[in-house]
Formats: sequence, C-alpha cells, structure tokens
Amino acid sequence: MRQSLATATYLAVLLAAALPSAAEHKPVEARGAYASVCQEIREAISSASAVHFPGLDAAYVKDISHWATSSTAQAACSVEPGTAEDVGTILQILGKNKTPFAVKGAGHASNPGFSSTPGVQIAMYRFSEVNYDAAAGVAEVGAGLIWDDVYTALEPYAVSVVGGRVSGVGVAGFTLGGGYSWKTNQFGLTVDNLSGFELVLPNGTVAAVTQDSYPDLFWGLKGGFNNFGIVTKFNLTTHPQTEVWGGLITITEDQLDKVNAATVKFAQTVNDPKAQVLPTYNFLLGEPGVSLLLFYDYPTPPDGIFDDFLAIPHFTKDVKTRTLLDLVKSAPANATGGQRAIFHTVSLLQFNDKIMDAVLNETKFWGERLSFQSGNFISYDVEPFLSTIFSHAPEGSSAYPPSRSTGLLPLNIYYAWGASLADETMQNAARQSAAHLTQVILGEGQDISDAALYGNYAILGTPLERIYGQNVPKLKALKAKYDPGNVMGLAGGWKFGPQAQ
Ligand SMILES: Cc1cc2nc3c(=O)[nH]c(=O)nc-3n(C[C@H](O)[C@H](O)[C@H](O)COP(=O)(O)OP(=O)(O)OC[C@H]3O[C@@H](n4cnc5c(N)ncnc54)[C@H](O)[C@@H]3O)c2cc1C
Ligand SMILES: *[C@@H]1O[C@H](CO)[C@@H](O)[C@H](O)[C@H]1NC(C)=O
Ligand SMILES: *[C@@H]1O[C@H](CO)[C@@H](O)[C@H](O)[C@H]1NC(C)=O
Ligand SMILES: *[C@@H]1O[C@H](CO)[C@@H](O)[C@H](O)[C@H]1NC(C)=O
Ligand SMILES: *[C@@H]1O[C@H](CO)[C@@H](O)[C@H](O)[C@H]1NC(C)=O
Ligand SMILES: CC(=O)N[C@H]1CO[C@H](CO)[C@@H](O)[C@@H]1O
Repeated sequence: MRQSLATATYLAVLLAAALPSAAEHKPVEARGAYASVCQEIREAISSASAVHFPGLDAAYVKDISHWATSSTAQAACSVEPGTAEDVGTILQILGKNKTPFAVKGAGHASNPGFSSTPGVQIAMYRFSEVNYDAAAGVAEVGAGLIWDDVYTALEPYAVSVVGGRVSGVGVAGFTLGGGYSWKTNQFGLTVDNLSGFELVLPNGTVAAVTQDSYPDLFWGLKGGFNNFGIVTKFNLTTHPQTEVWGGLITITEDQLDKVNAATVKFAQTVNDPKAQVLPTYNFLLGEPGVSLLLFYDYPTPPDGIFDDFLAIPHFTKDVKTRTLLDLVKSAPANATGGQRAIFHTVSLLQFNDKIMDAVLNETKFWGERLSFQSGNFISYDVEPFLSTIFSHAPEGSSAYPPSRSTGLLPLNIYYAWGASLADETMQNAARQSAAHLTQVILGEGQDISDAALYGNYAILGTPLERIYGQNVPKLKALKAKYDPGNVMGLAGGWKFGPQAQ
C-alpha cells in the first residue's frame, strides 16, 4: 500500500516533468511593460544606487537569487539602492506605476514571491554597514547584511547581538519576523532587543522609528515584515560575548531513539538559559539521521548538561570552544545546495516521548514517500527553547508574538527537492505533516489549536490570524494609516492590506 502510493507520486512527477511549466513563461510580456519603470528608476536615483538588467550582468543574478531556488523569480530588472532617499524615490515611482516589486535582504524567505517578483527586485546589499556605539550599547546594522557580517564586525569589541544561528541568513527578514537566536533563552527574540529602525515610508519619507518617535510603527515592525515600508537600518542591543562552546554532531539511524530520549530530558530538565540544543531529524539518501547542534554561551559548559548527547555514538563530531562566528559558520546552512524548498511549522508547549516519537515517525514516513527523486531532503528541526522566552519584553510590545503569556516552541518542517513540478506535492505533504503533528500534540493535552505560528517558518496560505492572532485588526489599521495608497501591497509576503499584485 505504502509502496504503491510512492510509486503513484513518482509516476505523476515523471509525467508532469514532460510538460513545460506555465510559470516560467507567463511573466515575459509583463516584464516588457515593467522595463520602462526600470528606466524611470534609473534616471531618478543618485549615483549611490544602480539598476541591473537580465543578461550578462552578474549583479542582476545576485540580486534576484534566493537560498531556495523556488523563491527566485526572473525580475524585469533589479535595483540596488545606496541611500534611504533613493529607496524613497524608488517606492514613489513603483507606487505611481502600480508596478509589482520585491524587497530582499539575504533572500532566505522559504515562500515563493515573498522577496521575489516578475517586476522590480529591490536588493538591499548596499546597506552594508555595522556601526557599534559602545556607550549606547547599540549596533546600527544595515538591512543588506547577513548575521555572519554582523558577528564579524562586532567580534573585535567582544560583543554580539540576538541574531542568526546558522550561516548566510539575512538580518532583515529574520528581524522583521521576530528572530529566534542562540541567545533567545537569555534575552528573548531579536525584536525584544532592538531599539530603533530607519524606515522609508511608502510615501518616500525617511523615518527614525523608535518607541518614542512612532510607538505604533515601532510595535508593528517587530514582526510585521514589509507592510509599512522598507527598513534600511536596524538598531540592535549589544551584549558582552565570550567564546562559546558547541558545534555539530551527526548521528545515524540506529542511534535515533537515544537522541529522542536525550532531547526530552534536556527539554524537561535543563533551565540554564545559556544552553541550547537543536536536533534536526532528516531523511536523505534513503535513511533517517540527526544533525545535532549543541550550544553553550560560555567557553565551557557546566558538567552534566550535554552528557547524554555526547554519549551517543556519532558519525561525525565537531564540538569545541570557538567564537560565536565560527560556530555559526560551522553549522549546516545550505543542505539544499541550490534546490527548491519549503518551510512549515507547528508551535508547541513542550516536548515529550510521544511527540519525539511522532517527529521521528514523520521523518521516516515522509522521507520514504517523498524520496522519489535522489537529492530530495526531508527535515524536522526540534527547538526546545525555555518556556520563558517571551517574558523578556512586555505583553503587547510587538506585533509578533500576539501573546506573551505562554512560551511557544517553533518546530520547523523543511523539505527540499529538485523539480518544479514536485512543488505542490512537497508543499501538500508539509501541510499534512504539520496537521498530523498538531493532532499528536493536541492529544498530549497541549492546547495549541490557536497557538501562534512563526511567520518566518509558516507556509504560504497560512491565515494571518494564525501568525498574528488578535493583533490582525490593529495591524490592518496601522497599514492603512501609513500606506493609504497600498504601495506595499505591490510586494508579496504576509499582507495586512489588499495584495495588489
Ligand atoms: C538556513 C536557514 C536558517 C534559518 N535559521 C533561522 C533561525 O535560527 N531563527 C529564525 O528566527 N529564523 C531562521 N530562519 C528563517 C529566517 O528568519 C527567514 O528566512 C528570514 O526571512 C530571512 O531573512 P532574509 O533577509 O534572508 O530574507 P528575505 O527573503 O530577503 O526577506 C524575507 C521577508 O522580509 C522582507 N524584507 C526583507 N528585507 C526587508 C527590508 N529591508 N524592509 C522591509 N521588508 C524586508 C521581504 O520582503 C520578505 O517578505 C532560517 C532560514 C534559513 C533558510
Ligand atoms: C541608532 O543608533 C545610532 C547610534 O547610537 C543613533 O545615532 C541613531 O539615532 C539610532 N537610530 C534609531 C532609529 O534609533
Ligand atoms: C554551501 O556552503 C558551503 C560552505 O559554506 C559553500 O562552500 C558552498 O558554496 C555553499 N553552496 C551553495 C550552493 O550555496
Ligand atoms: C506515522 O506517521 C503517519 C503520517 O503522519 C501516520 O499516518 C502514522 O499513524 C504514524 N505512525 C505512528 C506509529 O505514529
Ligand atoms: C509621509 O507619511 C508620514 C507618515 O504618515 C507623514 O508624517 C509625512 O508627512 C508624509 N510625507 C509626505 C511627503 O507626504
Ligand atoms: C530593547 C532592549 O534592548 N531590551 C532588552 C534586551 O535584553 C536585556 C536583557 O534581557 C534587557 O535588559 C533589555 O531591556
């Protein structure tokens, strides 16, 4: 029965592969129409900015590229603004012409169309500075950077920020969605340790957004992505940073019950906020396995905390005292290697044996069914944060999470594949898997049917209410106030107004 299901899927994909993909052909005519807008932008911007066209321009390719190839689209042109004023000029031209556009930080969005477009691709790379203000304890960080750059710039000062856990992830999308970090058990989300944004409003005005200057926008940008304009700089609170301890252990199928047991024990008993584990259950080349990241925010961990994990026979092991930057760079961040991909998520309150058994079962079940093409990759990230992670900022201080009364642990489902014709099969499987895990977790007495999902992990089509809860009406009103012309509706993403595209 299982075998025949897999065979049927395989045949469907093979058959479909013989047909040309409609999506790849559609935008060409439209692209011609957008070309005049590209020219208009080119004539209006300063010499600090540049427009790039398809063809032999390497900058264009870089500007439209994404971590998941399914998140890349062939834009009519790309534009790299170099000043906030030019961002304003560009937004006004796009708004006037009603031209679809996209804003990209580092292009790690897992949903197609969230930072890509057939129209004008804005790539923020030229916002690339990190200015450390030691007296204020603030790092002012450009919206075109990846976390690796930020850690590199701050390392000489022995400070860091509440940022990304693996290499290559963009500061912008990560922060505008919330931000789960190695330091979240200690300081909360990235948005909880942020004191200001430089924002270009949809009407082109550059605004310094803080709790004092624009309390409503300051709240909305902390989780509200690209609904209120384009952010050019983030002011992140810095914390002292020593060397850290940790790294990657890979573990094969025969030892996975031990990983389950160690994970449950860690989740239920370790309260040291400097400690974190991130076991990723994956299925690759016909077998389940675990990529386990260990982290301790000090050069040596206290005795005992990680013993159960370290006692499990491993395939590879790279755990040591190192800089935060080195740890982040050593983590596997591009298992897709230029593949198509999707994320989805389930939020839960706590891990236990039944839930971990279900995660392992999902890995095997979907791994066996979806490995119809070599290179297909199925994974489940188990993120056992402390239940206190939302307590580091006041209730109502950010658009996400909608409630801070209970800490929610975001479980990340991540599938990668090669052929565009498998997109729907893979996305539907991720939805089914999330639904099944939700049932298992509900069955364990965890009341998560309305628990907020993390916007940076949620699959396209997720209702806004599932991410922002009771904040949705307030976010819609805020969007209408600052973007009455619906300029930002021309860009994709989680939208608090009509999607104009
Ligand atoms: C390998 C990998 C590891 C990850 N690890 C983590 C993790 O540890 N913790 C975590 O919380 N998340 C994690 N994520 C999810 C990550 O937070 C999101 O993918 C995030 O959106 C990436 O930001 P980006 O700038 O690279 O994305 P982009 O694709 O460039 O942008 C994402 C969204 O933000 C909007 N946006 C980007 N820049 C701006 C701007 N300047 N102004 C307004 N809107 C903008 C875009 O329009 C888009 O809607 C990970 C993702 C990947 C692929
Ligand atoms: C960001 O921090 C810098 C350095 O402290 C400061 O000059 C600037 O005004 C801050 N901007 C915002 C928007 O908070
Ligand atoms: C994946 O990461 C490795 C190590 O950082 C890098 O050398 C390689 O080019 C990356 N591959 C892709 C496809 O991004
Ligand atoms: C394994 O997962 C599949 C798919 O979600 C489900 O139908 C099945 O009941 C699960 N098996 C066990 C033993 O939990
Ligand atoms: C742009 O919008 C902001 C916020 O609504 C407003 O304060 C500002 O005056 C507007 N600028 C222009 C030029 O209309
Ligand atoms: C805005 C800000 O920086 N908030 C907090 C960052 O984290 C520390 C430690 O939890 C808090 O003291 C700050 O208030």
